[in-house]
Amino acid sequence: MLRYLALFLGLLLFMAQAFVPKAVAETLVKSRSNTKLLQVDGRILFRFSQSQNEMLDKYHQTIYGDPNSGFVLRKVRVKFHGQLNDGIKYFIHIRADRKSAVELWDAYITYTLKQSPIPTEIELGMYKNPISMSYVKKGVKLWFPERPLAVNTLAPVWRDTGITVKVKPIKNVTFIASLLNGEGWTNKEKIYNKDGKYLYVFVVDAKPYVSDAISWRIRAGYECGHDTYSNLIYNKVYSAGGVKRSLIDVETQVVLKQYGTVFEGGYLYDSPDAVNNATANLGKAKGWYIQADYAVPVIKNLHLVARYSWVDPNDKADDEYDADYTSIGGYYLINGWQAAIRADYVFANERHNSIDNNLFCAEFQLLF
Ligand SMILES: [Ca+2]
Ligand SMILES: [Ca+2]
Ligand SMILES: [Ca+2]
Repeated sequence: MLRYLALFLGLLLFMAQAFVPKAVAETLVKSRSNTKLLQVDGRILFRFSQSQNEMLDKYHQTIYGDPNSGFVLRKVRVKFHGQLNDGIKYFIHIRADRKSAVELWDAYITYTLKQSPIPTEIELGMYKNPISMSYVKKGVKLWFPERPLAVNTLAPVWRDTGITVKVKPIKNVTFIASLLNGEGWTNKEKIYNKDGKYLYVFVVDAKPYVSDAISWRIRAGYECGHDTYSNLIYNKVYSAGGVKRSLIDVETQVVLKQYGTVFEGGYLYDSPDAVNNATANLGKAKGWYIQADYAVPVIKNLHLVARYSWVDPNDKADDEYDADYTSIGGYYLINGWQAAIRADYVFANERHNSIDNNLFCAEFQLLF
């Protein structure tokens, strides 16, 4: 059947070619090669981990979530994206990461309101929750193999489905508002709003000061409403079965261009209420981080990085999730971010129920 279909399509193509005058055919081919209708790119991230002790945590994984020490294909990603017609773009992102099946990771449409006097974009679909500066930073450009502990624990670090509006009323200032399902994302269940309740996100991203020497960026977000994603720490560890959040996330970046140095830091505070489990003992959640990137002057493309991140996801419980990580490492750009190596060593300190889980991690990234 397929063979006949292919034959039939081939015949149609041949006939179409044959009946189009040569000059027109050339025009068609040329315009096709210029179109931005479909672009395909992707990423392969190959990782080596060595954890201090193979017992690891209760989920039997390294602090970076890898199943064990050794080699792993941390990320295999393919993206299809393009510009359809005036003002409409689309983005489809498929992943085949460690421990997971092939999955849809992003799928959204971006509509730019071209007539609007204020630059405005609307995003519809499944994408990153926009609250955190660290989280919206492109994964391919991370200094360390993973984002700061405080962000990974408290800020939404998965996809969600909904609608987002981005408005730029003045230069260097963007206001973002999202209405999301608040279900996070899972490959086991369908992506829809099971509880009928929503998550709301409001963000201001600004660059208050930009000069030839210094640039300063700050992103402040507030998230409220219902979050029932099963991997969220309040649900996964403290059995809240869904929470009403009040998350404040303020992150900032200072670039000292002459010194090849970038500082980043953030503070997160949440006051979650369990909505489906009255016995869940949730307190306040707090976290913060600082990190620095230094471009080594004598060795081009080599950057040294350091980070400290502290978190307490529940101040009513003393457990191993009260942790602080000190990380040192570096990255080397072989060909920009196209081909790059990252490595770090993390001193993982659980302030209660200490675990021997310090980690060395090195990874090779290839973008295509
Ligand atoms: Ca919901
Ligand atoms: Ca605690
Ligand atoms: Ca430890």
